[in-house]
Formats: sequence, C-alpha cells, structure tokens
Amino acid sequence: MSFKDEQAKKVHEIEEILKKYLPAQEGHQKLIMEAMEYSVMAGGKRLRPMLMQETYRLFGGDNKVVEPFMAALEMIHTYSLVHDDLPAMDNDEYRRGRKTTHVVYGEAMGILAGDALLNYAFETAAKAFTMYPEKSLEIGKALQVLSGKAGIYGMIGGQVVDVESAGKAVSKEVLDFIYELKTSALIESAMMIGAILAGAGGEAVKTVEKIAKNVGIAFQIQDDILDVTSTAEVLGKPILSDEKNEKTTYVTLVGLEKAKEYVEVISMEAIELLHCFETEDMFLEELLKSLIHREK
Ligand code: GRG
Repeated sequence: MSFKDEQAKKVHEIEEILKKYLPAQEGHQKLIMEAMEYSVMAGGKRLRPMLMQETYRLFGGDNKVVEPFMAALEMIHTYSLVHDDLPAMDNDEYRRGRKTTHVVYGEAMGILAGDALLNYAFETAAKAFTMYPEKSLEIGKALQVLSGKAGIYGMIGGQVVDVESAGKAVSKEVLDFIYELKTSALIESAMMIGAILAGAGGEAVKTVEKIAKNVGIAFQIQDDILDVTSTAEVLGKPILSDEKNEKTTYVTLVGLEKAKEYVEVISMEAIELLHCFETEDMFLEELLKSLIHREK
C-alpha cells in the first residue's frame, strides 16, 4: 500500500474512533453536542491522534488504551481552533473548508462548544481508567502530560503571548517561545502520551518530547509559509491571515527561502533522533518526511 493510501486508511480509522467517543446528541442541551460534532467531524489532517497512535506502536503498544486519549487530544485541538476563529481572536469565517462554528451556531455557542470540547476531552481520556484499571499509573501520567501541554505552560500560554504580540515587533527568541508553546506543546503531548501508554521509560519519553518539539516548530513554520504561498481552497481557511492580524512569523522574520530551509533542517533532526530507538515505525518516519513539503 502506498504511503498516501495508508495515511487515508488511518485517517478513516481515527474518525471512527472520534465518532465513538463524541457524546450522543440528546437532552435539552443537544445543541452543544451538535456544535461539538460539527467542529470535530469537519475534516482535518488528524495529525495529532495519528502521531500518538504511531508513537504508541513504536514502543510496542498493542491495545485500545490509547484510543480515548487520541479522541481527547483531537477534541482539545479542535476547541483551540474554534476559539481561535472567534471574533475576539482571529475572527475567521472558514476553517477546514466549511463555515466556522460560531458562524453556524452563533458566538455564544461557539464559545460554549470550545469549552465543552475541552472539558469533554478530559471526561473522555479518563474513560481509560475503567477500560484498563491495570494501566492506571501510565494513564495518570498521560493525563498529567495532556493537561500540562494544553495549559498555561503549553498551548494556552503560547496563545497568550501570540495575542499580546500582535502588531508589535517580535524577536526570534519570543517567536520560538510562541511556536514551542502554541503549536509544539500539543504535538509533544501526542507523541509523549503514545510513548507513556506503551510503557516507555523516562529517558525515552524525554527524547520523544524533543523529537515532537522539532516536529511542532517545523509544522508551524510550514503553516507560516502556506499562509503566503497557498490558496484558501487548498487550505480550507483564509490565506494571508498573519498579515491581517499583524503577526510576526518566520516568513516575515527570515524570509520565505530561509523559512523553507529551517523546516527541512528541523524536521530532519527529528527524523535522525527517531533512529536512536531500537524499534522503528516506517509509517511514522514517512509521515514526518511528508510534513516537510505538506501543502495543507
Ligand atoms: C487556547 C484559544 C486557544 C488557542 C490556542 C492552537 C491555537 C492556539 C490556535 C489555533 C490556530 C493556530 C494557527 C494554531 C497553531 C497550530 C496549527 C498550525 C494548527 C492547525 O493545525 P492543523 O493544520 O489543522 O493540524 P487541521 O484542521 O488539519 O486539524
């Protein structure tokens, strides 16, 4: 099977897992469940759950304990997109090729759908305790990583500095801080949780964190590049949004060509580091390589 076919098959499997873990649409509060499903099932690359599952496999994981965490992480990622699109933040009308959640359900429901996804993510991940009580220690550690990387020392922290920096000159040091927290933190959580749930030791988890940090930074720089080189049709969201929001990016700081070079160098460093483990996952390696030249 070609890499592309295998990737499409895995995206389909991940979407089945997501459907399984989304709440039933019932009760007086049914509208919020609909808005949650609208945003989560809107498509998207499913990169974070995919990285989690592949890292779990890399370290020999072979059961379903990882599945509630895969769903939880995609819920957290989706909540961040829903909130980022709100009028108070980027005020965007399109995401993943369709109208943003607040445009369809109204601003109040957009805010609540994001809140609901964040909370339901933890309700979902906690299901792993009942599914695999014998794995409680690993599940507890994984929850610690998930909450930390999504929080003020992770994604939210990065977003705060990003919002504060709009319209101002930003140094490379601050930009790296923003990218590491805003984008890498969730990618780090994906790969670290995969490793932890498979029983990897502390040193291996630290190496995985380093790999994922590089993957995240390269991913964000590529996002900056696509914002100026791609089209809204391909991306499923508006282009030139960084200019609109007066954001400093790697492209504005070092130029397009240098930014492309960085993506390649940082990604290859991550792939090299993968080779220090005894086992290998060819799909994971191919996936990281494919991100270097991703078009959306
Ligand atoms: C805490 C409100 C709040 C926001 C957090 C992550 C974030 C900050 C905002 C989302 C917008 C953004 C540019 C995030 C950086 C990470 C990134 C490039 C996200 C897009 O991820 P993809 O490309 O999206 O994996 P799909 O749609 O494929 O899942």
